[in-house]
Amino acid sequence: MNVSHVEHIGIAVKNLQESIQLYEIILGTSCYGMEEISDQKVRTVFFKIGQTKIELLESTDPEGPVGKFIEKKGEGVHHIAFAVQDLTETLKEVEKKEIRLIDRQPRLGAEGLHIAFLHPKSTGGVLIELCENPSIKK
Ligand code: CMX
Repeated sequence: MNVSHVEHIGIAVKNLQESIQLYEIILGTSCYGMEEISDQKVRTVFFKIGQTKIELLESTDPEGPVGKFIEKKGEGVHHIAFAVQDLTETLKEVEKKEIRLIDRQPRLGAEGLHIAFLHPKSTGGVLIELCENPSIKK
């Protein structure tokens, strides 16, 4: 699949402001880039830790994916995002290996990345996001 690094780890939180304060203490750095992604029904912020980021996700709708996750499992790690160079090609490869895709085509995610999710039922219970940074040349 040619993953270059862990792009970010997504953490589902009930209250973004409270969690920002907590993670600023834990990580010793400030968050940036608060964004609402309306089609995903979430509000997000990031913390940069070297090449990787921590993404806090607060649901804007109890029926959205993060709202349903928190209702079922409570707050905690929600997904792991892997950076790949060519997302369209990677999705074709993954599909051939009979791993279930949530997104068959890349779509726009936070920070302008092209993203797609793999279904946790076919990845050992872990929601995996694949991302491509369109500003990095292939
Ligand atoms: N990690 C692991 N398992 C998860 C999960 C997660 N993040 N989210 C849901 N599941 C599991 C549920 O526990 C449930 O398992 P059981 O059947 O064993 O109880 C199963 O998946 C189905 O869950 P559901 O609550 O009935 O929800 P849906 O089937 O409607 O949706 C999923 C599940 C994964 C397809 C949906 O959450 C999704 O499309 N997620 C990808 C998009 C997303 O999460 N976006 C938010 C953040 C985006 C961003 O970072 O920009």
